[in-house]
Amino acid sequence: MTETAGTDRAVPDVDVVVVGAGIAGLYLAYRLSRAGYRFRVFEAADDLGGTWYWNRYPGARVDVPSIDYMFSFDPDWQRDWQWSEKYATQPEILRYLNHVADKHDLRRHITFSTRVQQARWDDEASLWRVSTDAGDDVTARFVVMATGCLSMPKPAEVDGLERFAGEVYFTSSWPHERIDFRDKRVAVIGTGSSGVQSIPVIAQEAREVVVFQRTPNFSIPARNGPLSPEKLAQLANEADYRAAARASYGGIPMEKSITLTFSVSESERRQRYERAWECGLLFDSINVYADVLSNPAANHEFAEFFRNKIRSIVDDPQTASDLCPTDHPVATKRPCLDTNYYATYNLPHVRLVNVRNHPIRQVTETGIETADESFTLDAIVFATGFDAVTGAITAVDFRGRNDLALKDKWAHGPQTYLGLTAVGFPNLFFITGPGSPSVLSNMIVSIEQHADWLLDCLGHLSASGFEVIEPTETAEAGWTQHVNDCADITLYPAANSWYMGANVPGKPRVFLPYCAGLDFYTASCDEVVARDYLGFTLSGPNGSQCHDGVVRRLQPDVEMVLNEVAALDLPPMESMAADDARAFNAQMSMARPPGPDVGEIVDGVLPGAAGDLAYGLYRPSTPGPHPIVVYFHGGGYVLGDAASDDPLCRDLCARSEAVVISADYRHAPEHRFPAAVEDALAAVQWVGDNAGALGGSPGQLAVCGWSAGGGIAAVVCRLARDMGGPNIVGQALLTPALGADMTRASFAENADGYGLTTPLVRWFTDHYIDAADRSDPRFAPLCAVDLSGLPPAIVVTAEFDPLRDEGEAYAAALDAAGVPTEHIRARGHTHQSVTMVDVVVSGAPVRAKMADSLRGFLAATRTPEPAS
Ligand code: N01
Repeated sequence: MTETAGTDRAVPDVDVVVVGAGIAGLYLAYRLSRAGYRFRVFEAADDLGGTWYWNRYPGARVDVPSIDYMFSFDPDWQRDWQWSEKYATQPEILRYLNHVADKHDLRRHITFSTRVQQARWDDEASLWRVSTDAGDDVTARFVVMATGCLSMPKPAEVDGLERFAGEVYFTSSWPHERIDFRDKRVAVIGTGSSGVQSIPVIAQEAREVVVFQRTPNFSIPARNGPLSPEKLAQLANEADYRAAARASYGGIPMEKSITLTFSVSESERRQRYERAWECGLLFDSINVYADVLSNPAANHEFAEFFRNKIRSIVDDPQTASDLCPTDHPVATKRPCLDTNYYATYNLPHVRLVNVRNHPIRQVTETGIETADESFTLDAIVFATGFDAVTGAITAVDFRGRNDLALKDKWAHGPQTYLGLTAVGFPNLFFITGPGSPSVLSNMIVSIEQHADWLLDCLGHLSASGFEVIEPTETAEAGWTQHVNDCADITLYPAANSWYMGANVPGKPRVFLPYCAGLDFYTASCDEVVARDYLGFTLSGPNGSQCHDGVVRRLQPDVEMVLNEVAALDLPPMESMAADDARAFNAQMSMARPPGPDVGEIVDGVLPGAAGDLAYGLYRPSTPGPHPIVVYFHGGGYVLGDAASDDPLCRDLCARSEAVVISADYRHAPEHRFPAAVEDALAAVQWVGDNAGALGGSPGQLAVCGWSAGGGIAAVVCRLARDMGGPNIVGQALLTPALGADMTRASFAENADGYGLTTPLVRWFTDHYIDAADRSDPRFAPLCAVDLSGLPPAIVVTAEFDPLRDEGEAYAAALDAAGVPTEHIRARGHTHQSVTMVDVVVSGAPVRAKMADSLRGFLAATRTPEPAS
């Protein structure tokens, strides 16, 4: 390290230290060298290639098509590189990486056989002090971890291995010379991708193969072969093809399915599943239907299709049964691509041992002993996987600000901003780190996206006179939350997978990659830059800047729905006549999923305040009588009817185990205030009087409503209290409209962009009620003098709703009046999103909570069974 002439500022030895010379390290070397940075790349192996250097086991191949698994920065591949097969072998991929390194003269930047052991942040000098096992001490302004996601092998977790007199191999660090298994008895432990690929190849040679399986995996045939003419044709315009990959969900050009499984017939589904089995493409196979990774029933059907395939291939029923995965939803562990994997078990010299039923006791001098059998072996192959995603990063002893150890910071799971950076570790970047799409995407496309973002960032820092960048606590916490929110709306957390850290004893159970897609992710990275490095502090000798904030605040599925609706470019409802708005609303409703099954749905009419009104009755499938919930639909007093909130009513019925009666009321502008409230009160009175005939238990009556219906439900409770009946025992108000007081902050904060807009609230209100009447407590319950003695309440507000603040004010007022009140603010939700059953999965826990509260209100009134 030197000092700049005339100043006492330290000049680091290099601008950047890169750790790792696999695909990411090579691309960084290319970009950094072209941009004129001073940098060094350290690589533990004695040659380049990363994953493709180490994993030389028999049968090792890539599991995305080779054409997609190549750098896009070099447009010359058609001229100087052709893959020989759809899925290239490990040696061919390694040759490709060497070709890239030689062509662009990258090798000279790499120091081989050198492992970075420690990196300490020097706050005074604003640089990293990096040390290696070869004795290097290098100072660098920036450190970039290009260490890969699957590069820290798990140790063998069996007793007695040191006693074994035969050969021992790990797929993750396979010898360079050819291993001859001829005439040998070989055990393979592990049936992930490495095991599934290597077992058939080893079985072609070995005298005997015993596979020790802890968890069976889903695997589809790779159907490898020459490159298809269709695929080559797609590449006629390569620049467009690569751009489409970058803009795609998974880093391979592909249209993401938006069809829900059960929206199509069984025979259509079967054909689609067959195509998934036949296509030999991993990402396409999982993309059958939009809800495979979120709807358990959809996943179960797809999984059963795969299990039937296994049963149809494997001759021995017990072996077939052992090979069928049943403990995790399909694709929640990385599925494998195989060549003859299942058929290999039909060979007489191949045997499967299910170690769940026959645990390995120990390795002996001559082989492996299970609880009930001894296996004599010449070789043992461990295909037992990796300490994935975080393992190689925390293997370096990183010390950030105030000597904070990265390992300690991540002791309960990784926290990052964008998967790229972490608080307390300035100028440290992770390529495909935890919280980025990484292993759920085509790695090479993600690597390029990350490295490109990083190079832009470095350029921006130097152009702006900054030399240090670090995320803020707010931004990091927001991103970590977002990563978890994305996982929580999927089935991924249901599996004991390496995605969840579950394969490594003691590792915290946290979903490690970002699962909302590379496209969605890239949009976040780009937005951060567009908002002048939102969530980062940039600093240097001349000062600092910080635009603090959270880049993704909406629930991911809410944001996707909003994006899809925005793409339709629909006219605003407030520009329509009321009848057109109703027709439009009805048309939109037709596209929604139906909601869960209930025991029975009956339509009827009840006497309203000025004539008959329609109702829909939803009965649970359990034997009655049931408590009753009278439900009032949303629609701003202008739209909707007894059936308009059908999926929500089904959901409410199924979750609360109550009869739900969705009662219509007259609408504005034909029937203005107080027509809706009068009808609602009449409906509750009629239901109370006829509870027994409706199959309900008399006395167990609650009300519920969404939006305008929520406001109506609140008003009805007060009117019933004042009239001395009917006796309402609970109220559930979902994003209620309670007076449209537009001076509240939420009307300005959420005026536009979240479905319900402030202009639309105004339009609804004007249709319903004169300005002079708006402080009438039958419209604005907050204006009521006395709220005491009202039924216990649950009030759900949504973070991004113009009506949020009045809902929260009402919850507070109820509470202050002594009414037992629970308030939930649905984080990341909008006015409508919680109601979107089977579309917005993140709304389900909120509806579950609301239903639980209703059950509680209703149960409190049940007459206890007489003691026996
Ligand atoms: O590792 P894995 P992998 N006793 O963790 C079992 C990529 N990859 O190297 O599931 C007994 O998937 C373990 O059982 P369980 C790809 O992303 C890609 O195969 O933990 N068994 C599991 O069966 C892949 O997902 C390609 O219960 C033990 C197996 O070992 C990722 O790398 C090729 C055990 C490990 O499977 C990792 O794949 C290869 C124990 N103590 C890899 N510990 C392609 O491109 C672990 N197991 C095609």
